[in-house]
Amino acid sequence: MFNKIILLIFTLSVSSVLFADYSLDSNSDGILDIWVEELEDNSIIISSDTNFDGNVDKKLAMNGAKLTLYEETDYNLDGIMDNFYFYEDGFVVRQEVDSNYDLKIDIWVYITNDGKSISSYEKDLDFDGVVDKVKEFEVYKEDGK
Ligand SMILES: [Ca+2]
Ligand SMILES: [Ca+2]
Ligand SMILES: [Ca+2]
Ligand SMILES: [Ca+2]
Repeated sequence: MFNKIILLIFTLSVSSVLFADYSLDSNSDGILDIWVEELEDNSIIISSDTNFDGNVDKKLAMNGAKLTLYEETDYNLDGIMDNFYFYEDGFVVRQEVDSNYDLKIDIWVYITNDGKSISSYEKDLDFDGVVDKVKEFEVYKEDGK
């Protein structure tokens, strides 16, 4: 896919909402839908418009070794991010969800065993900002942590 990346550094064709070092029109409809931003520490941020409606609905940050650092998605495609994934050593360790799309996180999911097991979750069931339900799972921690 990235062999199709068109270098567009410092051109006005880059989206005004987003400065990007590279951008790409992945479905060839003439409208850019993937933007790649390179940071000074060699990490990159890839922003995508996966349903081609003009709004970025997925952002992925990777470090220079191509390990994922962070991800966020707009699950209901309303233009506002609502699912956030936090990574350590390339594996997701926590997911935060705004399930009722009021801009406040109401589900926290804690993940272990290299992204394979959910160790616990917390839910704010009435969306008042206070956690109402905590569920912990018996998980055999493979790495002994
Ligand atoms: Ca496109
Ligand atoms: Ca979109
Ligand atoms: Ca959303
Ligand atoms: Ca919420």
